Amino acid sequence: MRETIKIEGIACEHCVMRVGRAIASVKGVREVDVSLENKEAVVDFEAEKTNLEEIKSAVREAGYEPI
Ligand SMILES: [Cu+2]
Repeated sequence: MRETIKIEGIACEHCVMRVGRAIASVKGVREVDVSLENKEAVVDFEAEKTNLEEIKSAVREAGYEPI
């Protein structure tokens, strides 16, 4: 399943790295691509193993705000 999550607070490449790492650490996430330009993350994940809420909560824990 592929979803796009808009994220507030991504300001530089460092943020992109932190958000990407946080999302990649969620079990069931296959692929993540964070865009500094669009302030969003495109996440490919296995729907049987995780869900959007879990992914968003990992983003929050890293200090960013999914919208
Ligand atoms: Cu930053």
